[in-house]
Amino acid sequence: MTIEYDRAYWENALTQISLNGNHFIDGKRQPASTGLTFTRIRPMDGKPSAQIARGNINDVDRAVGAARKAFASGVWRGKEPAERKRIMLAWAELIRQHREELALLETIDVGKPVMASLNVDVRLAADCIQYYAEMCDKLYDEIAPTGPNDRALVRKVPLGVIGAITPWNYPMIIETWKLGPALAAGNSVVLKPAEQSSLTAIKLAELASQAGLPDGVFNVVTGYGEEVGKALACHMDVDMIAFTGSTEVGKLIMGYAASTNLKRVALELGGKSPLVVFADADLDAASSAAAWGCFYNSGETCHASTRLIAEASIMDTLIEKIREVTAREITLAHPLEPSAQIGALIEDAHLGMVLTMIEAGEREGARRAFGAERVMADTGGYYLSPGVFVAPSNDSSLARKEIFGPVLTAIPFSTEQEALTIANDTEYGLAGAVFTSDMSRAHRMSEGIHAGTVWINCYDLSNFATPFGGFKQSGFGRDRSVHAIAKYCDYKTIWQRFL
Ligand code: TXE
Repeated sequence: MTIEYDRAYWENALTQISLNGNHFIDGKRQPASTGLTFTRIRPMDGKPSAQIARGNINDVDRAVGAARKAFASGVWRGKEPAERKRIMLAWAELIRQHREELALLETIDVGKPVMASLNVDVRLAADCIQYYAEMCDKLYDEIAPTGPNDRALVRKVPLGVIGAITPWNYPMIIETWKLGPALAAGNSVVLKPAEQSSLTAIKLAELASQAGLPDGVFNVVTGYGEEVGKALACHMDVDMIAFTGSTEVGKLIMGYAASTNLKRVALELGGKSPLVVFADADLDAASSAAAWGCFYNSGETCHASTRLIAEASIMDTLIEKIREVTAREITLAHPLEPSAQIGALIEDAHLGMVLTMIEAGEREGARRAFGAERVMADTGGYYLSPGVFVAPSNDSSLARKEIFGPVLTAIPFSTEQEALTIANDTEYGLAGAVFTSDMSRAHRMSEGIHAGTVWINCYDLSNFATPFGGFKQSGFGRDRSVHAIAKYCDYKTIWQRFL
């Protein structure tokens, strides 16, 4: 049966959905030890949506204790790899079965279009768990070269208890990027979702438990960064923190790790990714990539193509094309409208910050080409139309700061060397792209752009087989692909002498 996902369908679903904001610890939903909660305001209309448990250091301690107990008992890491695979595959299947509920929860929290939550976020979360489920029984250890009377096994062993601290822009996707490889490697996890987006994290944990994941292997503690995130990152019995979020908090996490138990740290942080367009490029392809690359998810994407570095001779034509693509394809609407391609920003305060950054940019001489205005304010929600600014140079604050809204900053160049210099003139190094019909130049530029991913004549192509993460202050450590497993493991050498 095909379901017609119209606005009425989702409005009705919204009235029926249960919004439970408790922690999930040791296989059960649990309130905060203090009994305290906080109210989540939904970005689509500014109304209160859910009460979320306000965790603290004691809740973190309980969750870490449960995770450690599960790890020490071997109830998960000691299972046959094929059995771990079976449980993770069952979990992926349950995510698919609950896709509408998960999509709606994600949209209530984040304000992104429910059809995007359904067709992108939930789908990729399930696919990610499936990808790493399949790895459970395909990870081999090594035998090192030694003399004839010795044997040295090089075992890849799980680290123990992993703390995952995640952001609100793609909650389920980023959480499963951590959970998939951490669990496939045999670890236990304590997840602290962003305070803006707790609901799907709790549901993911409940579904994992239903699929057969033993109690204590995957726990969720909700609450604020300063209270829960910090307690987790400082905890003496956590072996690693996998973090995605701002560069500022990433630096704090490293400090917490350094000043406590030297837990390992992997950081996926901010970006200000360049999309370089030469005059010989296919301008239709470039403008479409620039618009979607920057405006998808209302620009709340760490690898958004926020700097358009365009050859001066084609700048005006390119911006006009971006305006056309945006008007034609990137419909901004209420997130429950199936036609919506982008919805609301995450919070009132965040919308305010984006508007403040725009004003500062204009004061410094950036020219508004179109858009970037507050719209649909009568809904009570936090909507900003996609917009483009032309900056006098890469020194403009609009070209340097991560805005995390649908704001594209265009910067002109005249030579290939200048384009590369501007592209790399940023503290970040998450992603970049080059559009040109000259393949030699495309390869020179893709080698030269200092970023974890560089696209040629496209933007944002990805799959689970490709590592994702950054250079410079975009962090270190890679999510996705077989390589992500390594950071949740350590090598252990076992020597044996033949007597
Ligand atoms: O991120 P934070 P915020 C960027 C983006 C955005 C800005 C601020 O520019 O506008 O960061 O967003 C937890 N100890 N990105 O404030 O604060 C927090 O609770 C431990 C880029 O939401 O970094 C949440 O779970 N944890 C990014 C997580 O850290 C702490 C995605 C991220 O929150 C903590 C999101 C502390 N002291 C924002 N303080 C990306 N790379 O995709 C906060 N947290």
